[in-house]
Amino acid sequence: MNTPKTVLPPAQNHPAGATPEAPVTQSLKSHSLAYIDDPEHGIRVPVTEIALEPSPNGQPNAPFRTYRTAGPGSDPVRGLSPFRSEWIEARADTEEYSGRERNLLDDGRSAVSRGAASAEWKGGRPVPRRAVDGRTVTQMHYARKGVVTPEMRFVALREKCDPELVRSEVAAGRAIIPNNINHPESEPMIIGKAFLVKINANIGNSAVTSSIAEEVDKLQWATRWGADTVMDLSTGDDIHTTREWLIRNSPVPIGTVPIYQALEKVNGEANAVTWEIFRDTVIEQCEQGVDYMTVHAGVLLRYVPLTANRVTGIVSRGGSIMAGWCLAHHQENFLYTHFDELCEIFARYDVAFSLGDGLRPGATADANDAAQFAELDTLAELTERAWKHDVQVMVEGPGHVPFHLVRENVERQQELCKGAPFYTLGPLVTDVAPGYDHITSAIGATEIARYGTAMLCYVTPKEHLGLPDRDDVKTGVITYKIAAHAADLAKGHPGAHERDDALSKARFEFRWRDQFALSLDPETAEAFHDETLPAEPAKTAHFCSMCGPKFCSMRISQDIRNEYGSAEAQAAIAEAASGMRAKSQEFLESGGKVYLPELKVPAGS
Ligand code: IRN
Ligand code: FE2
Repeated sequence: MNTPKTVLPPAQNHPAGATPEAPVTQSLKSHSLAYIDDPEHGIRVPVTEIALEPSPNGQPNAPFRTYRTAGPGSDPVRGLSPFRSEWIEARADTEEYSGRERNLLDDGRSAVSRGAASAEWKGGRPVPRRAVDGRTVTQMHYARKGVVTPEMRFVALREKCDPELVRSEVAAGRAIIPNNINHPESEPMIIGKAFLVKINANIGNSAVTSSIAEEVDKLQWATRWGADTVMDLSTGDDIHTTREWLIRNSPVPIGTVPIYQALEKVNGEANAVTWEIFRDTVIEQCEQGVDYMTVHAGVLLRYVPLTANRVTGIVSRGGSIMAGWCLAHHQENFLYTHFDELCEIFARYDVAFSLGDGLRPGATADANDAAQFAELDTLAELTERAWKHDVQVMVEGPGHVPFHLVRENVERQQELCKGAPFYTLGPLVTDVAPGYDHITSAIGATEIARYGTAMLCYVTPKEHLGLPDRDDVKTGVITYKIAAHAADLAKGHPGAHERDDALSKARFEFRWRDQFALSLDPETAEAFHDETLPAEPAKTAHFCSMCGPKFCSMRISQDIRNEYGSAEAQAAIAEAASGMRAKSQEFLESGGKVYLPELKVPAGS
């Protein structure tokens, strides 16, 4: 029997037995779903509201509202409500469509074939739509015409900025709003350096492991901890069905690498992939609702030899497939030669390009080399070609880059690609710490985001070692939230410091529960605290087990404030200060020298 085989390394996965319900700790219970309402435009933006306790002096603390990526939540077998359909239909530029390509979808395989299960789909499915002939339906198209769409308003409410900033950044190509018209369940979000730095989590099953239900679980887990987009990197038999379940349940944009599925269609033989197979795969995914697609169109035939002397050659999966294809046929990459056709397809569904970095360095020794930068030149050319079609574009970046070479990557990309959003994989700043590559890469990610990278692709602790499980997904997401937020702070992004300030205030006031609740990972913070001080009174105690009650700097500094807060104490402090000033004046007048010349030192002193 001719069983499909895959030549791809296995995609991300997690072991069976993980349950969809996450443990709910005390501090997480103070998190609830709330909405920012814009009744005039019929827009409701879900946010997470964190209830806070009053300060010890009795002053109440207003609930803290924060950006929410988890959406309203969904039952996996029913999916989310397609709330954006109204907006899409109101523009009257799309039509329902079930054409030739549609038939390719139903290849007879169902969710059941993968144990996904006993679960049967109970929700509706939006009928696929596409642009009416000759129309372009992208957000970039509207932005360039000066139209502020409901999607742009939604984004502006989330980002707490003027809708005009959203429109103008999208029009200029400096930001993208990836939202395929066939993913009406998704909440619009924006990727661009003028906005909050975003993070992507990769999930997806492989040929050998993991069920569809587990992938939906991982999607919900990733968005709960803060993933702004999720890429489905599934390989194996049930790519189509897995993706269907993910899209119908995803409140965030879904990205894919369509060459992976095209390769499955030719049983894993890279040389057998054709433009036609690839194109039909893309259309199939456009109709399902994939919001952005990685396309390795910059791997040109003449660049492949530039990788010959590298320490790790080509490490991108898509890049190695295309390089292999170019060499085998001795022809130019079909993704490059057919790029304009691809743009025409993307324009009909509003799918965004993520221009793949197929020649990214996979070792610090290979960073910023000729192959990498040659490809970047081509990605810049393709960016402008996509813009001619009003198609949204972001550009992918590395990889493995030592710290001192990181900044050059984003500055060069921004200049060449005229400000198109940069989306990087880390980069890892050293190769010596397998098992800790979420950290080696978050260091590079913070640096690259600080200088203008718009989205960071997470790396989990299992990078280079094996398949990440659900806990690795969480660790990767939280680690990248830290990198993205640190960059927002460093960029002085308006309002970025508010959560830090709220948490620090809670910490100083020994509101332990609030400190946990405001943290990126309340469960871990609470669990660590409770390991040594589990008793209820410890939740308001003025110390923790790190320094103990006598050496708590926060308590001591509060005591100082209390002790020196009185009118008498303040008067004494003022008097001391004026005495200090007089002494300082005297010192300056006598020449201001700390060491006087030997001769001038009176004998005996
Ligand atoms: C992001 C930046 N550079 C690469 N990425 C991501 O890496 C890309 O979006 C995809 O999720 C993953 C694997 O891509 P390759 O290995 O096929 O290039
Ligand atoms: Fe790597």
